[in-house]
Amino acid sequence: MSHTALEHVLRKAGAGTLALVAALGLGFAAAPQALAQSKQVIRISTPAVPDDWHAKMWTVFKENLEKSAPGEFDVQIHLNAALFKQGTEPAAMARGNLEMSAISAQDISKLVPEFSIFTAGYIIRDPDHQQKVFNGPIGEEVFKPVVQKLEVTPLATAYLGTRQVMLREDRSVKTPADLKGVKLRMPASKEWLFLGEALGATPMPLAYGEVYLALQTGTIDGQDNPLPSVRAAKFYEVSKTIVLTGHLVDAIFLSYSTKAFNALKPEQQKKVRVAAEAAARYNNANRIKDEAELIDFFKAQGLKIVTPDVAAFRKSVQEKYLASEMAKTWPKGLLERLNAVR
Ligand code: KDO
Repeated sequence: MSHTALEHVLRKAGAGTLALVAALGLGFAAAPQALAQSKQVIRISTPAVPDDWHAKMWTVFKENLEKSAPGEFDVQIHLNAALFKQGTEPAAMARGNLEMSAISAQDISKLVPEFSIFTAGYIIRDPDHQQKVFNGPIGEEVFKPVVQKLEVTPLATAYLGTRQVMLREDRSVKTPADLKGVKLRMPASKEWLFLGEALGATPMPLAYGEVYLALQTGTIDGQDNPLPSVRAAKFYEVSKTIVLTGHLVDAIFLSYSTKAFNALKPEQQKKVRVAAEAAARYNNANRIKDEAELIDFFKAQGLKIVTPDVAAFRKSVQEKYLASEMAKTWPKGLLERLNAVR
């Protein structure tokens, strides 16, 4: 009987049998524990809420790996930022306290400033452009310093969605000037706050998990997120207006602690990468489908959908980024190369 089959029989028989076998001094009684110990633990932490696609994608990752490498990995998924606070995942991965997460361009920019080009509004055109950029030669190039400086290895790029502005009051917004004085919640980092400012609003840093209550109580006037996340986190219950600014075609990068990844066998690395790619594909397809359908859902919920002057937003946001300190770190010619990706 194989070890795995033996483990199964013993587990089915219950703990009593295990104790009895151990008491009888049968050597193989230790086998199940030894097997369990040899599994590679993959701890995953994400702020995503359970109903969101980039939370569900981790189950796809787990199932894919269970099929390609049965019994080799113990994938532990922690949602709602239950294990690590939003934005602290890369440091936890570098320290070896976490194996995987899906990190943002803003997270990466903290140690790799030139990556901030991907935090800028109106640069990536759509999900297709995003996938071509990160899965092509540009991706290969820009991920290199991430592996070295952040000590995390990006494995796949997931489309988080196109970010839109949402307000708790009924309000008409046509241009950035109409967002003047609006307390717009942004995730807590300077790259995110800059985006809020570039949109014309007054950015307020706040963790994702606190947004619902802040909208409900009026601590903030609005927030920005892709529509599928707005549905999953139910922000629409405490908002009245959606302004379709489409200001950031957002990505998150399924990444592995470099140290932990390098400790895997090459064939395991390959399987982990394939599983991450399958998870990203699942997320991307569902999100794109959702984005096409959700406007009607939000209308049915009684929300006002505003189509602003997107050209005015684009012009103003792009000017602010190009004049920023961030733009000075962008590799020469990268913007042009990004624009040329079709
Ligand atoms: C958010 O806090 O608004 C954000 O959308 C930022 C993303 O980078 C990502 O962290 C995301 O939240 C979470 O995964 C929750 O959906």
